[in-house]
Amino acid sequence: MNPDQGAIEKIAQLLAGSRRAIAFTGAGISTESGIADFRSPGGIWSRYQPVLFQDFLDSEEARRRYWKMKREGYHELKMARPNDGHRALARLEASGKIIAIITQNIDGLHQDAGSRRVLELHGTGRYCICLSCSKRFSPDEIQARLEAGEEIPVCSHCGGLVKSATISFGQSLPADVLAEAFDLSMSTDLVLALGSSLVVEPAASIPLQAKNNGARLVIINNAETPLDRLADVVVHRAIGSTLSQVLNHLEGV
Ligand code: CNA
Repeated sequence: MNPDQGAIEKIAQLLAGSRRAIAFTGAGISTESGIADFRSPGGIWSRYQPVLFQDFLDSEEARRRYWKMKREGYHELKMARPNDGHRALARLEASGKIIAIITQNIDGLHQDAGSRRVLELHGTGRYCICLSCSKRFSPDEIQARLEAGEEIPVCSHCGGLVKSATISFGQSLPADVLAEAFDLSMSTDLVLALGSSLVVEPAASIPLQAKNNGARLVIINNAETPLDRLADVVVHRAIGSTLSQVLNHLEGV
């Protein structure tokens, strides 16, 4: 028998008894789709230094470093497809078992899997934007320009700085999305925190606030997190297979 069988059954029971469950996802839900996370061994921070937003604005060297990193990560993001974890969440939403996903991810894979209410706290890598005139560019176009030798793309309309529509460290999170996420944290009765190291703020406060407000907390993550000690159920295993088993239980397969 799977050593986590009891935990899987407990998660299925919690979902069955919940009325306003939400999922809170981090980079770990997409590693099984081939996208590296930040903090695992071999993750992005072991290969690159993050570029802070202010440095991006102030320093040509920082912008060059930023675009080198984006250029090298482009194919990983472009080729990625939803995995069992993304698909399980889409099914949970379709069957009314969760009402929303709050994600720190920028890869768009929840939407590709069919999830409808997805709150992207850290923006999206699905387009780039001019920081001056807000003109949008497709990442494909920007990648073609980078591969053609441009090191720092600028806006073809106004000459402003172009950046991925993702939120960098030091950049404000979208206020409307953040407000909606914190509202959900106050009204939910169950949070599934999936594949997040739960250390990046303010995002990590969302499951904590929900728990402090009386919601149940389930954590599925293959490494320990600072909220493990508060959680009602913790599973230290891969998300895809764990959520698939939870679904099987719920659907009585
Ligand atoms: P993180 O800090 O990199 O943590 C990821 C966590 O997931 C770690 O604790 C891992 O141990 C765990 N993990 C990795 N793979 C699995 C798996 N298959 N099953 C279970 N657990 C796993 O990532 P967070 O999301 O907590 O940090 C927030 C950053 C990461 C946000 O700013 C994101 O925008 C950013 N990010 C996003 C992506 C993406 O969109 N896919 C990729 C890389 C980084």
